[in-house]
Amino acid sequence: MVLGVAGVLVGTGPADAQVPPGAKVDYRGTGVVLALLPPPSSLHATRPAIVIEHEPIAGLMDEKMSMPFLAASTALFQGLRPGNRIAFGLQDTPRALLVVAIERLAPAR
Ligand SMILES: [Cu+2]
Repeated sequence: MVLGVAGVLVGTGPADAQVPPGAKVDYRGTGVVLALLPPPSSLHATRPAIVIEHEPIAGLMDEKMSMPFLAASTALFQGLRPGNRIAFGLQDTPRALLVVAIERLAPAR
């Protein structure tokens, strides 16, 4: 019984499963998806991008804002739609802040 419940909980947490092996998360944030942009898009020719209205991100950005990020993979977009609340993990790479994990959250009420 306990094992069964644990299995269900793990199954509902896609963010962990979608972090590429060895990928480190430097920052964690929450926000609302404004746009999902698989490549090619107006933001990037070859890489997936996501526009997030994000809450302040500890150690990175003090203010709530809407901004685009590159994403590690379009697989992170599975099951997501604009308007969804998410928690996300960012990796600080030399060229960009890269979204490496996304977990869908319950809608704000
Ligand atoms: Cu920002």
